Amino acid sequence: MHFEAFSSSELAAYLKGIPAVSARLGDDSELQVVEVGDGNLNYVYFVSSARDPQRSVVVKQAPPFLRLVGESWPLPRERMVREVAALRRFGTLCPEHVPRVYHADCEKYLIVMQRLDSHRVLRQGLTDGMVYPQLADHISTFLARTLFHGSDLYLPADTKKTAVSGDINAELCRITEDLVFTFPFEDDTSNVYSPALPAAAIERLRTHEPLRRAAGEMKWAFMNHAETLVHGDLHTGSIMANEHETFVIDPEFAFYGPMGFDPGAFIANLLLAYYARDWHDHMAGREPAAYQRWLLEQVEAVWSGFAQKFAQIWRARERETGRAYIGGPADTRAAEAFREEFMRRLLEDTLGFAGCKMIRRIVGMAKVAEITSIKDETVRARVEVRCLRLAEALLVQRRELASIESVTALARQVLAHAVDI
Ligand code: SR1
Ligand code: MG
Repeated sequence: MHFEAFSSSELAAYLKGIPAVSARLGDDSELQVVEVGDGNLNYVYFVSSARDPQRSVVVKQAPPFLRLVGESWPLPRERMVREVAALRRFGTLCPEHVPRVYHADCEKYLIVMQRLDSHRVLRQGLTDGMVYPQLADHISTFLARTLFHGSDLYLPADTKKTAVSGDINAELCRITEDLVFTFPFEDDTSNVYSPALPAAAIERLRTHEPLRRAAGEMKWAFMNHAETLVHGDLHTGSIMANEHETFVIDPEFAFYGPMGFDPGAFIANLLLAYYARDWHDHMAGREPAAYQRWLLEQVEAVWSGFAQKFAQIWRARERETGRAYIGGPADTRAAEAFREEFMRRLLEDTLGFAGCKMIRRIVGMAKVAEITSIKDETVRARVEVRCLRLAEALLVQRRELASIESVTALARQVLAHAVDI
């Protein structure tokens, strides 16, 4: 199917025809349109009033293909319908951390939403060494509220089952199944290896049995554990933040999946940033230790905050209904023991998913800028080997890693251990 992206004048004319958007931009003003999309899938435009640039919106449109590759990789435009539904659902549960939707067009597969003009994509901010004092608190709140309220811990069983069947997102799940859980572990033509990455590190992904078995278990969980509505792609490029506010964007991969997938993605990306730090601070003439410490503090704070808030919402719900999920009255020792074991398993899953997410960003086709921007090939390969070492440990040891502090201790050990390249 042939697709022509909007020209500036076409998009301006289209938006002027939508009263809710036109009123927001100022009815009589000329509009300025800039295409700013740097993601892998869609076109994204900033549109503002020429007279009053404060009046602005973001427009996101899904072409019928994967933008990163082009028309040779077709992708259903209905993904935008998924994204709109997820933005609305997450926005209801967590309005302070989700951009507002002003207009959605299910024929043109586009969405008009709140422009976050004093916020930056978190990945860029982390690469520049910015500190976000509220980040862990905000993301842990987002995770706790969204993951809890989509699950059987909150929804009536029939509502949850209807939601599961209504939120099938087969094509985008397929991308994750392939690019995160399958291709990195075989000799797939889409894999991209950086020039100095040792052959042994690549070979290990294809042959080391404990690692491959663990990755297979995570793939099974991703494909079969329809626990809650997950964002599905919660890396640091799907978050916009400033010192005071944090917004989660881009939920086009949303589907009913395992709860650990979102915290795993977020933690994985903090850990990728952690290992890339040496280079970026070296380039900026700074010592990396303080920012590395801050990054690991965020790993700990986001998990602890999430676990605490999730359990708190859960207890409150059981008290409110007077009934525990496992049956019987709320506040029993058995209900608390079930909760504890639930959270332990959730950490285990989170770590397994984090491991897979780290590996795919090293050897898969879609990489992360904090690592690809490392110009020195040897330094980049050392960073990549450390990411792979930690990822393997997270996957293989996920059942033994009983606390988030043991995870950050492991991350520090991997950093301290020499990489012989
Ligand atoms: C082929 S699309 C590559 C990646 O971009 C998205 O952000 C998802 O992470 C997807 O896997
Ligand atoms: Mg995205």
